[in-house]
Amino acid sequence: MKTKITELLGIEYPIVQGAMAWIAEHHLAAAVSKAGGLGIIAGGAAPVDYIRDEIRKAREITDKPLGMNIMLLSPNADDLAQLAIDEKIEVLTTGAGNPGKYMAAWKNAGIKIMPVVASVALAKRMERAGADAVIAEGMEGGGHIGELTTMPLVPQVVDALSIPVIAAGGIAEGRGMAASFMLGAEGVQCGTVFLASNECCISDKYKELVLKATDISTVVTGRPSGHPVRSLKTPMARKCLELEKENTDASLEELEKATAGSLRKAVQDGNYEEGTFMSGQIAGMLRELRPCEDILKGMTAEAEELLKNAYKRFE
Ligand code: TUI
Repeated sequence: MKTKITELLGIEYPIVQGAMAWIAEHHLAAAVSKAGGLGIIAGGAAPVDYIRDEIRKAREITDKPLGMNIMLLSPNADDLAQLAIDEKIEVLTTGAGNPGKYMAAWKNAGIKIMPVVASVALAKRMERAGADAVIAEGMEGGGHIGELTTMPLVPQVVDALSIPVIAAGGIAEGRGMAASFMLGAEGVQCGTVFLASNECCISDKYKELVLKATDISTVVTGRPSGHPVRSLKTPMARKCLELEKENTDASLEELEKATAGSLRKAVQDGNYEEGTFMSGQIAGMLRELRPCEDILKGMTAEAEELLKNAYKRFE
């Protein structure tokens, strides 16, 4: 399937693997890139040396294009931004903010830039600042989210920009991918579906919870702090909601203490009680672990088939 995104990135399938802090490391990113999508190493708030290592390990597995993500709330975003240049990363995505101050340096280094946006206003600013594409992410997605859902966000961003748009948030199969193309997107970004991949190195508990999830298994916490996060409804998420409801200085302080490092507890330790298991709403559709290659091939084939034969439904 050829789109402006496969052309821009030099990849086979118009599917970008979403950056997920602590989760999207070299095994996952390299597997996705090797199979013909765009694998992304998540910078998160990890130390620069750790991310440099992850990039180099991924490069040992594949010489296909590789992406990295800068999470703009991270205290070491400046250092990770420079690391991407030093390590000659082909594509950068950004999340949770406006990457404007880095864009000139990244463009000078020849890096393709695809900021995640959650509004038309930021999308327009990114185009003016020289972005190669934007990723319009709806709040169906996991982790840090904006306010709009994918269905209204994507077409409004498509209409406002001339550069290609990648749809994200709630996409894990061919139907969502076909729908994204009908909204005007040229590619999709998927995170949650790769939690249920063989190559994703998260705790068994995390995978088990994703596979057991139903349509109503996720919840959004963190709204009062201005950083809403979608995750599975586990004891930690319930505790966050309670403390937010209390909304006192003491409860918010306890909240901050409880959530610090909680994603890592989910990813690495499978700590059900204290972990934050970030996930999108589409987890409810995932029932089995699959290799990344099957995910990419299956989604694309299903989307192609749906788009090719759509007219038959209305004859
Ligand atoms: O960044 C993500 N997803 C993430 S980051 C993360 S780590 C984290 N942990 C706790 C609190 C916060 C972050 C986990 N998941 N996705 C990309 C994304 N970016 N989604 C939405 C946005 C976004 C939202 C508002 C981007 C820009 C924005 O506005 C910025 C502005 O200045 O207008």
